[in-house]
Amino acid sequence: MPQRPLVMGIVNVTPDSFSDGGRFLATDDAVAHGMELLADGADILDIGGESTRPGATRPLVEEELARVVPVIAELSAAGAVVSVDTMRAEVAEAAAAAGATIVNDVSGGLADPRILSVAADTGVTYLCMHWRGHSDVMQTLTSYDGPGGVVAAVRAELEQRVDAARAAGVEKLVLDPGLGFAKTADQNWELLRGLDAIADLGLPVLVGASRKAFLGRLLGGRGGEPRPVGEREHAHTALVSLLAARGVWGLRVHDVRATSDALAVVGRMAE
Ligand code: PMM
Repeated sequence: MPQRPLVMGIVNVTPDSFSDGGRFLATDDAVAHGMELLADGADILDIGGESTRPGATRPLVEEELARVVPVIAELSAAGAVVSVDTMRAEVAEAAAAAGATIVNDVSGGLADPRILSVAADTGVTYLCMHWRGHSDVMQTLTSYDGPGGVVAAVRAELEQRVDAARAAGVEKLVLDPGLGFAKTADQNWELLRGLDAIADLGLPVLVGASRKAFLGRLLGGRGGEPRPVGEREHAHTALVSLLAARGVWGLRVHDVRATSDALAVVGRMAE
């Protein structure tokens, strides 16, 4: 049995994230939420100040900095392993100075290429996600027509980003297939089934499926309406168990307690 996946708890300091937007916008609320996730068993806290839901508009860099830096500083000072969810070099730099040791860049260095040298210079772990474009256009970028379909394309495009990151001097890398980012629901399932092709690149893999629309679609009602965001956790927990058995390195989740419970079961069964 592989080592159990690390649990990355999500702290969205945004007014508009799809599942928890606006709930933790004040620094104190975000810090308190982070502390709760730690108590529930989170190994890493992922602090983000930009919503990436489809169609979201981008905050100013000053806004993003003001949202995340104080939260990162407080949670790092409390002993948490902190990741910053940002596509911006300037935010990654400030976050590392405030104590973040992981930069979670959903754009894989495409949105702001200088983020790769920031990751190299600060020595953080660089979490490199598959991405094709910003939230306003990503749903128009779901063509994966080459041989091997979405799995082969995501693997090849991630490999290019790994090369770019290594060329910039990044040493510690983690890959993420980017579920929901320029992918249809069916493509997300194909990617999950084909995850070994991504793992074959020889780097740790993290998956972020928590509360996403493809789970809502799976569980949708007869009229085709998706299951609401707050009612997708059981399906996500089942998925987490399957991914744990397949040896993923990390899981990015909202409900840390449910995920930790699932991992306890998977671990006990593997003894
Ligand atoms: N998904 C979201 C945001 N950041 N980061 C990584 N590495 N992987 C993901 O799948 C991912 C991410 C969107 O979800 P949220 O709005 O609930 O944070």
